[in-house]
Amino acid sequence: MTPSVTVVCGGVGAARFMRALADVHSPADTAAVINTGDDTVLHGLSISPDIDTVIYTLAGAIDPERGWGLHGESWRAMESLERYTAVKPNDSSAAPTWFNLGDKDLATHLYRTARLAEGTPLTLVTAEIATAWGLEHRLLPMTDSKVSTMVTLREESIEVPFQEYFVKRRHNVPVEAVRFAGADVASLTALARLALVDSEVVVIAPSNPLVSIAPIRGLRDVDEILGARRESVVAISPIVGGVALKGPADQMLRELGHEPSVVGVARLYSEIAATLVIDPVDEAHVPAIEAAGMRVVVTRSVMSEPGVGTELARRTLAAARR
Ligand code: FO1
Repeated sequence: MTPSVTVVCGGVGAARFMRALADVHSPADTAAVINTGDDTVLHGLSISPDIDTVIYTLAGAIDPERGWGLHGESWRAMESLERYTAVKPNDSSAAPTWFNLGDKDLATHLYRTARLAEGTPLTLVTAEIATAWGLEHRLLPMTDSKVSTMVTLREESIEVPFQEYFVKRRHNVPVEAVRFAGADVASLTALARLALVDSEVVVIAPSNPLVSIAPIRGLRDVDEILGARRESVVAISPIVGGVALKGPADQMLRELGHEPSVVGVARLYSEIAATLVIDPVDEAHVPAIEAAGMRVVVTRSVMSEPGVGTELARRTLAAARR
């Protein structure tokens, strides 16, 4: 049976919302369609950061400060790689140490890589990893094909894979353009499509609209599916008081010609969602959001504060069911 609530997910913000949602809605009746545009291959290992962030968060195993990777992690493998940086030829991409893979986290990438190499689709491998972490949610990669978020850097005039912008350059360089390589030939998985079409409620998580939600929207039919049912689609703004809750969403909105505010978010989502959830600090923007074509729910949305997530999840579901 299709779960009755589906959450469209990026990484940290989405994961925190999914965890709060479990307080008010059964995990077994909850699906997530998760961005894979950030996925990368390093050391020959297939790494799916947003999927792992959702899994580790729901399992209560995430490092709470970083928001990614495992709590109580050790870094012996990364430290040991430093030995080889001295002998590595300049033109070699072996032994990258700019992307930190913890010793325990490595086990997840080893398992995923081996199962993919056996010809298993990412959807099934993800379900296995989620089950291994004791989760009942239906956690669905957006696609089983390769889609890569590519970022054009204004100053260097080059295009790099997302993690080279986000981690290697610490997302503190200006962005000129973003595209989703492979999205035109990839498709939603059958299970992800069913979740988006058939669930009673769709929630667009408080993730970066331009690099976490946009790769999912870049797949064929996604905007049409959501647009056709927009009354029961609710988006939660990842921008509070003009600032991103985590990561570079505010900066990217500005650089790519959007307003870095809840109004800018409303303009990006009004075709596919009827309601936008915003924090009370943004209440003055309600008329402009309504003018952009969305209803507004005002409720506290900074989930790092105690008790906020549960009420946010409750109000979000209620808005979709009105
Ligand atoms: N983010 C960082 O800022 N630095 C890292 O070294 C890093 C390693 C990493 C390893 C596994 C993983 O699942 C996530 C990791 N992230 C790291 C987070 C990741 O780059 C971003 O949070 C997402 O791709 C953006 O949603």
